[in-house]
Amino acid sequence: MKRFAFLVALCFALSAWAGAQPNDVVILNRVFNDDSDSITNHLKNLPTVILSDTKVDGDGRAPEFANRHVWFVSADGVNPLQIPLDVEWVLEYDLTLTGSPVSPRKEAGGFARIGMPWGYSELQFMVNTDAHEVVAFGYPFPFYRFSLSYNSGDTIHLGIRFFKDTDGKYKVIYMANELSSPALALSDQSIIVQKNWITPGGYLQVNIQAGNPANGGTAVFGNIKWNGRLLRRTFAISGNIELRDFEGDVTQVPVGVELRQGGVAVRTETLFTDSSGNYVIGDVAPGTYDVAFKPSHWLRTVVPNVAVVDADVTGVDVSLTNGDIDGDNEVTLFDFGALVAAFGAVPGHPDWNPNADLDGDLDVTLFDFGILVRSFGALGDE
Ligand SMILES: [Ca+2]
Ligand SMILES: [Ca+2]
Ligand SMILES: [Ca+2]
Ligand SMILES: [Ca+2]
Repeated sequence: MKRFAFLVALCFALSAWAGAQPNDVVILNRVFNDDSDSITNHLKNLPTVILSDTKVDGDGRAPEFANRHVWFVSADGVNPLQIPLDVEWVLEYDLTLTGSPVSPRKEAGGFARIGMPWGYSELQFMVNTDAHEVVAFGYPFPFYRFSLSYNSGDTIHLGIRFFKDTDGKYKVIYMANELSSPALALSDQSIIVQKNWITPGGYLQVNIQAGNPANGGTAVFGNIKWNGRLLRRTFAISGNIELRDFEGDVTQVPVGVELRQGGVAVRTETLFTDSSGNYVIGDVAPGTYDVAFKPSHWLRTVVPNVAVVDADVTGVDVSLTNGDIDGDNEVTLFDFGALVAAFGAVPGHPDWNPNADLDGDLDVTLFDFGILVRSFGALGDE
């Protein structure tokens, strides 16, 4: 039992990493650029990334091996995100690689850079169009080959899980469709911890075919998921909540918040404001929301049609009616009854009901009664 509790605590510590979380990617064009006059056509439309390169027939200058393009997870869309090695993560997507023609080689798949004392090393977890492989390699990552045959145009689900195992070693599990590799340790663990970062993503490589301007390849990475969640740029909704007729500490008032789409709550949480009533709802995916606010003994207010497009939304302010002691979103005789039952009580008294202390002065008095009378008969938003 103790061990279990310890593991739970450990998992919580890992998931509670305070650093920036990936919610975007950055594309690095021409990491290999042996054909500088090819035509690239990359697209970022999360959770999809498309890397494409055509007219890969060489540029007449050595070397004439290949072009390679990479994307990495990012928190700002500009910089690849360096993730500390102790943070567990899973990156997965549905990959469709098309080569025209299938030979010479077109390859694509998972990619990662890991910090090394001399810079970095790289993982390739590739499918290819000519040898039909599904294979992972690249020092210090473990080699693994799946018993799968890949053909140009196939869609394959690929994933990489990176974690620190209970034996203290950093390991990966490669996933391809329904198959998974064993947990495989990286080599030279004492070296990789010196820089302590890894940046995962994906890549496309198109080998040059001299004399064939039609030579090219396209890799579609669809449904990119980070820790099981579709990777999308997210934004914050913020504003001010005025808790009317209240002189207590607003930072201690739990505010139930719902983000609704089409009348359905897609996200429910409890937040607390700062001492001025300001709040922030972070990590909101683009979309149009009705935002519902229901603090303990105030009536619900819904702000309709808050559109999150491509930037943080500010100024979603509400002013809420006080008096709903029993929390049923109306101010009625039941609230009056609850106030009477708590009348004269202070914290610690058996009759004390914090929701009957409408004005927050830690006493249930005629002042609370006055608030209830002013709000009497009011209904909150649905
Ligand atoms: Ca060249
Ligand atoms: Ca060319
Ligand atoms: Ca009520
Ligand atoms: Ca009071």
